[in-house]
Amino acid sequence: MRLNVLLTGTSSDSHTWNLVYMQLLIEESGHEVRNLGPCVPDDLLVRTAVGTPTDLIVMSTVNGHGLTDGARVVRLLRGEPALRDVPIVIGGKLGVAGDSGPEGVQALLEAGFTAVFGDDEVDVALFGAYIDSVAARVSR
Ligand code: B12
Repeated sequence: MRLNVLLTGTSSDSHTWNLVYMQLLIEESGHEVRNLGPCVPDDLLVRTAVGTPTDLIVMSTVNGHGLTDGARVVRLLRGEPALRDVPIVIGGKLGVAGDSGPEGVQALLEAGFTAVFGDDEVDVALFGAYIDSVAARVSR
């Protein structure tokens, strides 16, 4: 199934090439990507996710504030009834020291993310397998 993927940076994060990279990666897997770009205000992300067909939300962040920005906005997204069951993932350099550590991953999962990825090649490969598994589950 061809997924409608909403790709976004976090509100504080101005890095751009991570988003370009992720867009190309997801498109090469055969899916449609709407890329909101960097520094996306929380309310814009929530409005877009609610107002457009979205099978998967992918957050990419590398500035080190992914733990706080991600946890805050995923709670807002999960507060929308239309988004309760939509897979929402986050990945990149999630903490100020790059890695977020197991406690950081746990905190993001508890806040509402379906999956959390780091920034190395293994995580990118795991993300590829994850997106295939979402595509296999979605039916329209
Ligand atoms: C270019 C750059 C900038 C540019 C960005 C310009 C632009 N328009 O994009 C500028 C100068 C603006 C900038 C600013 C800052 N930066 Co900067 N920046 C970089 C730099 C040198 C390269 C980033 C890049 O383009 N990489 C290329 C892309 C393709 O790779 P990537 O971003 O790493 O993404 C990969 C992975 O992270 C992963 N990934 C990313 N997202 C996701 C999502 C999923 C789901 C998955 C599976 C994987 C994944 O896959 C990608 C491909 O491998 C890096 C250092 C470095 N060499 O990585 C620092 C770096 C990211 N910056 C850093 C910092 C701290 C900042 C500032 C806070 C500095 C400051 N004090 O002002 C600000 C933040 C500004 C803000 N509001 O966000 C730190 C982040 C530290 C951390 N998280 O541990 C880094 C790592 C430098 C460092 N070593 O300290 N930066």
